[in-house]
Amino acid sequence: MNYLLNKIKEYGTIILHRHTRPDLDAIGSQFGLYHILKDNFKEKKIYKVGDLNRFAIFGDVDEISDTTYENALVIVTDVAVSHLISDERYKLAKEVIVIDHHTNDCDVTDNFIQDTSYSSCCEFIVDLANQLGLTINKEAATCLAGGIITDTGRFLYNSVTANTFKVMAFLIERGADTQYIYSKINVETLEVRKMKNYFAGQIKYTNKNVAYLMNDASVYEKFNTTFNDVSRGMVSLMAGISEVPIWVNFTYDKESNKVVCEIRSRDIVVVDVAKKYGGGGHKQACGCTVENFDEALKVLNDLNNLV
Ligand SMILES: [Mn+2]
Repeated sequence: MNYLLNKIKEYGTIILHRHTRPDLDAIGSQFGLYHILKDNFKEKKIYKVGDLNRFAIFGDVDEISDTTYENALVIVTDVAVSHLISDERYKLAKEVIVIDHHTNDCDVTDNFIQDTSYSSCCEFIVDLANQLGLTINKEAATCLAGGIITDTGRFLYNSVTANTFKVMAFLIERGADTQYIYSKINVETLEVRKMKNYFAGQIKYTNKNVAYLMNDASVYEKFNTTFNDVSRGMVSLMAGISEVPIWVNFTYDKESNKVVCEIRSRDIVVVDVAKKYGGGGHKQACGCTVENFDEALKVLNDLNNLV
């Protein structure tokens, strides 16, 4: 803790990075730390950089030149793997510190502050700030609450601990605007809702109630969408049906001209089927890529046999 505080005190310029294609924990930890440092060290120059997407709900990143990195400290949050860090100019900094809650080893720096017991990087940052005696204002509290709410799946995942609620209570006392966060994350576009309605109507079931979607090239003509928004975005439409123990989303990918299988299950271990076809992942959430829809039917048959 002393080390971290001394490093923060030592540098006049601190630049904050996080992972690419950010989720709200990446954005929340970066912007939350930004407001903490801004508020507690008014004489320092603090910047935040990286790619933006629909989770960038707390404002813009900063445009900075390469020379800003000379004699600067970089703090990376929510990622410890170098190729996943957004804006590789972090390499130009004089020193780098990584703060993360994932289980990955760090290949960025030896200055690695890791605790995998935390539900989210944002929860971790709150405890660190409190231990360092740094104040957390309303803006910081709102950003940090955003990461906790989303990385815990709205407090549903088993990563939630008593500490998660203690930290959340603290942030609400500090004025965290949870209504603002919910107003951003609980809405989707009309186009996405129409897509979900369409795909929900396309779900089919095997004789053992494996639910599946076969999304061929025509879905890209029907909707202004991306491979990822279909493959990852539509798989959960099949979740939560009591009779369905396994569900799988087969999606044609134009870039590779192959079919990507996103496999999910409630209890049954399905990762071995993914591995059989060269894929992998978690026991009950995994994937693989096959040459065409004929091969996809083989994956489906294997999953059906598993049930
Ligand atoms: Mn996270």
